[in-house]
Amino acid sequence: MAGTDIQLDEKIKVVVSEPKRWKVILLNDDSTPMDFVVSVLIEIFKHNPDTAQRVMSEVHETGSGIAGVYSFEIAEAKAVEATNQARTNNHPLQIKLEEE
Ligand code: TYC
Repeated sequence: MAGTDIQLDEKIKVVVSEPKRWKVILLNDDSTPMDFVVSVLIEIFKHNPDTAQRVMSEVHETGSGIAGVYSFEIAEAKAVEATNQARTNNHPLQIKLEEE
């Protein structure tokens, strides 16, 4: 179409960086039931039963483990949902977010 050409200013450099990703980390404690952690990993973090069991065991044995890695907004929403579910059931489950 005539008259629609755009003049590009070659001095302008566009720098696009990848959005940051955030790890949702589960922390171990002495009383949150293993089955509850496994069901949170399946329902909220979309693990299958095998990987949910593996992550739960890693947290239990080492003190922490990664439930998933997401954009900040998704990571925060999942951490809040999991914490709410834990508190509703009177479990002390602790969750933290860490930049990848
Ligand atoms: N240590 C807990 C128990 O023995 C199980 C547990 C696993 C708790 C993972 C929290 O994030 C957690 N019942």
